[in-house]
Amino acid sequence: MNEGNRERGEVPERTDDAQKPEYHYTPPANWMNDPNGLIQWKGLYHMFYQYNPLGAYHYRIHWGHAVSLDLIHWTDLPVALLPDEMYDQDGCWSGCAFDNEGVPALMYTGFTDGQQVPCLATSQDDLQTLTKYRGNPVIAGPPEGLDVLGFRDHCVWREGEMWYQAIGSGIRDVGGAVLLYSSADLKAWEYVGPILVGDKHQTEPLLTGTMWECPDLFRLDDKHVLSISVEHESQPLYTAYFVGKYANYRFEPEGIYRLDYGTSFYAPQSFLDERGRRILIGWLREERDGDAQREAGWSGAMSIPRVLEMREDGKLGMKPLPELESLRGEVYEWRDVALGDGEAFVPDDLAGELVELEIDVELGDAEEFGLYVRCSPEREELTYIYFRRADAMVGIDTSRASLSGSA
Ligand code: DQQ
Repeated sequence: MNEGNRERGEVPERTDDAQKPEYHYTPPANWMNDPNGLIQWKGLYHMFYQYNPLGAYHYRIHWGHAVSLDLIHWTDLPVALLPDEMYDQDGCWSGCAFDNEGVPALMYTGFTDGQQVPCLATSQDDLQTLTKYRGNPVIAGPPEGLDVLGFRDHCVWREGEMWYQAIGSGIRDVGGAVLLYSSADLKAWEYVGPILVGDKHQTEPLLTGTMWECPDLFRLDDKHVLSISVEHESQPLYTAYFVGKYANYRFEPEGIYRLDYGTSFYAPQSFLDERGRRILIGWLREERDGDAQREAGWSGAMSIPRVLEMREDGKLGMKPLPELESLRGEVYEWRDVALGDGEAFVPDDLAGELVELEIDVELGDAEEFGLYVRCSPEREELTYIYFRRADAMVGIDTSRASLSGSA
């Protein structure tokens, strides 16, 4: 075991800040980005995450760690991976966890001097501590002859006797790419080829950018899904997913869609839990400016866990994890509320910051129906959730959500 792992710190202390979400997971303090190594191990859900223990900014990333029995209530554990080796001294970047015949194993990206290399770690104590493999990195660098813009983030699975891993990449002047490797023992890897290569000039139905981060390949019913987080010219944009067929080491897309229409959702990872549910969690990146984040002392939240399903129209269906219902408290109910044009209904008794709303609306001939939430007493701050008939879509307008100017 290396020095850094032996000297791992205490459980980080939680900052107390009124602006911190209550039921979305947030870092105890300081910076958090992508979820990593999502796995249910012997009943317990583990979530690792990209973490900077020094402050609320992205720098020399460690792996934070939290555990939960229901994916809703989390207990913070000590930092699990530190950037303390030559090959990862500038950061332990994103990766995944998997079961190697009863031993938990993890693949992550060691980042040093701009180089990105795949690294292996294992746990002998049911994920309480992680040990980096002595022979790291397990792949010395990108495939020879391929001019790549990135070589990071891992999705590992087993097929028969072999292990496979998909790595996020981008081929210069071509587009995003997911590169496939195979191995018999997780230590010696051979390059198989690209699973899929994008076209950076493609804009319809959406831009797929110059580099694909955090690839996640999985089967859902009789389809395969490949999700990627699209980076374009070094700007992380959004997460997209392809639905199609993965066979003979290639992915044949039938369609590509955005996974989430918000501007914050990025770098999700999915896993199969012990009940066979495919659950996805993403990083909700901040829209506050950098100074506001540093001042608050924390940055980033995780999305609510979503249960995925393949819909009949070939797109992903996503439902909030049913365990969220355990957070429900008092129930308020109103029925048969009729609203004329421009009229509003203000439920007097209902106030609070943590409210679940279930609303059935008959639009009649209305063009739009909406709801103000998180309103300040004088309504200088409010968030508008609406349905517009013309777009046939639910939207959320956060332009007046905060007076701080960095909502
Ligand atoms: N975040 C990690 C990378 C990944 C990016 C670095 C996506 O491994 O590509 O913190 O947000």
